[in-house]
Amino acid sequence: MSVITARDVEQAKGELVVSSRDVVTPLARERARDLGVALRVGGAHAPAAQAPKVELARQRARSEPAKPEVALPPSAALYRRGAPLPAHVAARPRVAVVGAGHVGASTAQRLAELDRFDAVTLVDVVPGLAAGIALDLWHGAALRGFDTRIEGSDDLGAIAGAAYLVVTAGKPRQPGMSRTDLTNVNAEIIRTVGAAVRAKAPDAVVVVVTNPLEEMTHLMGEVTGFPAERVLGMAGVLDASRFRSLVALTGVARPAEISAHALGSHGPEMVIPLSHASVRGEPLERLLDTATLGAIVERTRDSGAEVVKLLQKGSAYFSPAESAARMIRAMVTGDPEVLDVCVRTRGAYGTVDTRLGLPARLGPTGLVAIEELALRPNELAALRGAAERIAERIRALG
Ligand code: NAI
Ligand code: 2OP
Repeated sequence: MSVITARDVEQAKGELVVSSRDVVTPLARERARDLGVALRVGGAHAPAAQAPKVELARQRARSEPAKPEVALPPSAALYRRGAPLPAHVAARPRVAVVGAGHVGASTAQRLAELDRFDAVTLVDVVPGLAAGIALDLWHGAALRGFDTRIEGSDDLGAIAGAAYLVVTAGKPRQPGMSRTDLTNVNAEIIRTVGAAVRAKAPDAVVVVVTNPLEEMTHLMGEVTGFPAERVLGMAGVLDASRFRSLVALTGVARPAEISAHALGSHGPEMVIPLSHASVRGEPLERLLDTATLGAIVERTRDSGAEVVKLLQKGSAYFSPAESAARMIRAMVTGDPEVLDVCVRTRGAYGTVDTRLGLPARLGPTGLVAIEELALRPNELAALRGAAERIAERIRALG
């Protein structure tokens, strides 16, 4: 058995002869349609469509009395694009993850495990990387119990038809680097990916993960020209989760029992309003002293660098992937949970119009509303200061 990929189709001259046992990837079929390449079943094996019937007939002959004719287990072909799909599958959207590195691969896994999508498409410029990771993740489907197909490609065109996109393409930090050290190299990548998104997935909601987060989210908005509601950045979900997890280390409560927000920037201007940090409704400031809380806020702000320093190569990916998948989950399920999301401010909280982490509600088509929290004057001032700094950095992008 061989796997017939889009590349095989591209190299074929008008016709590609495959064996009935070969697996033709959905992308290869699509590419064949686009290029007018005929896929002909030939070679030693019987045509694919006949194989199950032959198998069933043999089984009947061997074991009498004949078993009632039951539907064969769904073949992989059943879920390929173009084939008739069961209603519950057909109704499900597709999600694409661009960048099959650490964050991208883990995000694809989280999204597939949600089992809410028709397919998760993973794309990376490195040949074979996305396809290999997709196949590896799919091999675990029987154990995890999901039937969201996972496909991989090195062609950005594979994002076509995706309702949601998570963009993780870009360089990660190395020890000693700040997120802004990544600006130039990642801006080029975001320009390339953004142009493909605009052309191939013009109706998608995009969640940007690539750093520096606010600048890259802004750039994605500019390159795609999408409405602000459909271009969001992932950072606050992660930073708030880091804060909650670190608070839990004091022993006051379990991580999930702690509520908190992380607003502002994914960097030095991160704002964690303690006026909205609580344990099962009880203000955290009543449970922990000021010095302890201040130290946790600082550690949260530096958590990305702390992980980079320990890893010595690359940056955090499990919790970032969890966070990006949580945003997509909120959209696809219409979960009313308030999440901290990098959005275009349009003056909310009295800030300048820029990209900033703010509490938001998400829905199937992206941002539904920015939530107005009653902040203390010092928290509000910090948030407005963060917006000013980010706006300066965005201006410097040119
Ligand atoms: P990684 O290096 O493991 O993966 C990045 C992948 O992007 C690579 O496989 C690379 O081949 C691919 N890529 C590069 N250019 C591409 C293009 N034009 N099209 C498709 N794929 C392309 O890096 P990792 O750890 O996955 O991090 C990815 C990005 O996410 C980094 O910029 C990192 O700083 C950022 N990040 C952001 C977080 C946040 O909270 N917003 C948290 C963690 C990471
Ligand atoms: C993080 O905070 C590197 O932004 C990434 O882990």
